[in-house]
Amino acid sequence: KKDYPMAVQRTFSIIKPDATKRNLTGKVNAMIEDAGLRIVGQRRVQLTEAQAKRFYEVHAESPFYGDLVKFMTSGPVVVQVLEGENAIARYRDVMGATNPAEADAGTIRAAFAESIDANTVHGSDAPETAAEEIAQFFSEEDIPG
Ligand code: RTP
Ligand code: MG
Repeated sequence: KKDYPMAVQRTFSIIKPDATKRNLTGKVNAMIEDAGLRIVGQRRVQLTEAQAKRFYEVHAESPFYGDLVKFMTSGPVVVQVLEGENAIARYRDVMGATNPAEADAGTIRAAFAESIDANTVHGSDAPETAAEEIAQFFSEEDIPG
């Protein structure tokens, strides 16, 4: 009987301004790699207000949208493409809960997040959003397998 490998998947990650400000990019990346995810694309960028608004458009009607856009443009971020088996769910597990007070020990947000706003990382929540978010920031030739 033949063994089929589990599907390799890609997800989109942002190391948020609270983390770049505290010089935590390397520590976050170590946790990503320790979880079995490979960083196949990475760039440090300053998001414009228009980019942040577009990125979080799904939350446009939420009361926290304004603060979220302000926070995401408050300093440089690191945009990343992560690859691995079951990468989307795997990264969500490593990130921990949105509110760091509820994040499990050993997760990135439990280790580093300051608040529900300054919560250190973003990760895509589904294959469709992962594809859209990756395309917003990377072209295929910038993401070698
Ligand atoms: P993200 O999109 O950044 O990966 O975070 P997430 O999926 O865990 O959470 P989501 O519901 O998509 O919310 C996006 C970001 O909005 C901020 N937020 N604030 N004050 C609030 O109740 C609240 N809820 C969400 C968080 O910074 C969250 O990461
Ligand atoms: Mg989300």
